[in-house]
Amino acid sequence: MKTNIDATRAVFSAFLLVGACSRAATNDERGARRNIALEATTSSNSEFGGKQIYLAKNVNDGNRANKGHGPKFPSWGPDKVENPWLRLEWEQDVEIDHLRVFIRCDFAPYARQDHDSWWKSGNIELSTGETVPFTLEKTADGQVVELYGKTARWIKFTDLVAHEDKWCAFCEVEVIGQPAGPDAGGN
Ligand SMILES: [Ca+2]
Repeated sequence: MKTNIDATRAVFSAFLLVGACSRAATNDERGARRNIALEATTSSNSEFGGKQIYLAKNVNDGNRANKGHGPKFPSWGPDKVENPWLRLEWEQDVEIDHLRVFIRCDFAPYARQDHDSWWKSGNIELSTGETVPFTLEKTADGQVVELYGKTARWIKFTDLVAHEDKWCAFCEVEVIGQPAGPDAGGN
């Protein structure tokens, strides 16, 4: 019986130790894959006119509306700069399964005009130094970019290539994953 109590104490002590050292990933927080983009801080080198409806933070506000542009369809809409980038950063390492990207679709058949184009390709840079190329199509549906459970503190969309010389934007970027565990390796 004493052995059992000792064992219980040992487990409890270990639990306390883990809790004290690793606020980043408690048992409650792990195991629940979800859209962790909602917990990220966004930044960019370009937000058109500094206007509210084109700020980077619009990509992780939970609003996927993307069949137009303007006040009803907030987006990250950069100016036509050389290499616009968008970064999502967390307070801790996260393990990312995949992204779901909603491009802004102010074009037919969703809209009457062809105001927008879209980025047909680009790279995702990770805080680890890795780069993952991706391609996107002309659709209002969420488009999956696989990251295969990679661990990172931040990800950055870069090297974006427009299909046509028109406005390009993202309305929402969902990041499916979870906080990284203490054994994740990280960066
Ligand atoms: Ca949004």
